[in-house]
Amino acid sequence: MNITKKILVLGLGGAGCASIARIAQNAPDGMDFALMDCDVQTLENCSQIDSRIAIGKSVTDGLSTGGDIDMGRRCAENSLTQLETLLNGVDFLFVVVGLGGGFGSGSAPIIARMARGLGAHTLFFSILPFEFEGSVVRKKAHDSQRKLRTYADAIVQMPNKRIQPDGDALLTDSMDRSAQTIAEGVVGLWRLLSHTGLCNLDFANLQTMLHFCDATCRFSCATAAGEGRANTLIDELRNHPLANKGSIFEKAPGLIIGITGGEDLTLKEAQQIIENIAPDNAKCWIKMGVAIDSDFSGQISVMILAAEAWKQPLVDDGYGGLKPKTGKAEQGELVGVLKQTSSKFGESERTIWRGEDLDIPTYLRKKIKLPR
Ligand SMILES: Nc1nc2c(ncn2[C@@H]2O[C@H](COP(=O)(O)OP(=O)(O)OP(=O)(O)O)[C@@H](O)[C@H]2O)c(=O)[nH]1
Ligand SMILES: [Mg+2]
Repeated sequence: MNITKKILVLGLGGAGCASIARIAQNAPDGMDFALMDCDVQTLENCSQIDSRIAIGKSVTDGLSTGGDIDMGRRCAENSLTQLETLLNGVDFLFVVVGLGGGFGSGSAPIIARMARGLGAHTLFFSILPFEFEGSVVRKKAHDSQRKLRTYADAIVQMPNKRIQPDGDALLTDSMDRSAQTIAEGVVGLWRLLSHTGLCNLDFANLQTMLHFCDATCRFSCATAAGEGRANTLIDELRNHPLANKGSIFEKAPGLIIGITGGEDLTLKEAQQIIENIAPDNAKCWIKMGVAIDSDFSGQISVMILAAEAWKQPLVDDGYGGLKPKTGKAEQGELVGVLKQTSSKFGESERTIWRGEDLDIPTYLRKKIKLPR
């Protein structure tokens, strides 16, 4: 394992806590989890996670918000010190939250805002309500998601309708299955970041993806073993409930493809998977990672994170103005953006103060992502 940055996986509200409690049962050693809710009972039901944080006692007196988003927001706003203690020093925050209730929907945007202020990158896995929960709940989820978009780096939407099994599954099996789908995303990403591989996916790659993706991402994952496993895997990736038959890969302007296999993974298999999944599209920013893990002997597992939209980086036009970058080679290079930005007075000396180039706009120098 190669964990040089701190990754925290946080469950918010009833759905977030229940999902994380299920995910943690089979998670690799070294993953850091925390749960947060105003509902003490929810936290007590998840005793397998040590870090359980009850907030908003003065607002709900230890009960749930009963679907009141404003109460959820106040719970978070009244607990900024607790939030800061939790988020301080975190580099990547992965949050699992169900939108449509009160606590998770109200507190998620506040937490995203604080994490951003403390310099963390945030990826939200947001569970969206079933149709049958009604238009009021769906509207709450929609409104909360809009607020969340302002502060979160990226949101992976997980509509309950798609991540639950079809047919007459028992409710508990259904919840296990949805937690399993979420786990594949959260644990899969964590695993890729924490392995040194042949061609590993590092934090800078995820950082670039989170910086430039325009709020929403899709993901797909699959694991296959046995003869013809690469072909089986490609079919499963396309047929994943969140992959829209593979169209998310073809249209994506930014793509992270992470392959994990045992010592028996062949170059031909990796090549076959990438050639079938990555679009032959010069405009797509693609980063691939291949990790070898003895636990995956005989198997191949692939996780894909696909941006739905991409923000064009800004570059200096040479006349003191900033304009969108274009072209395949330049896309997605944050470092390039900073290097190419030059002073308005092209020939004059740059203004360097305490090692910082003040001719570069503050938001670029500090890598601040502007709110949408
Ligand atoms: N997949 C999954 N979805 C859930 C689960 N529990 C709730 N949901 C979904 O998540 C949405 C939000 O519900 P909760 O997370 O319980 O709400 P909360 O944030 O705790 O808010 P309040 O209880 O109203 O304070 C619901 O509308 C459901 O669609 C769960 O265990 N698994
Ligand atoms: Mg609740």
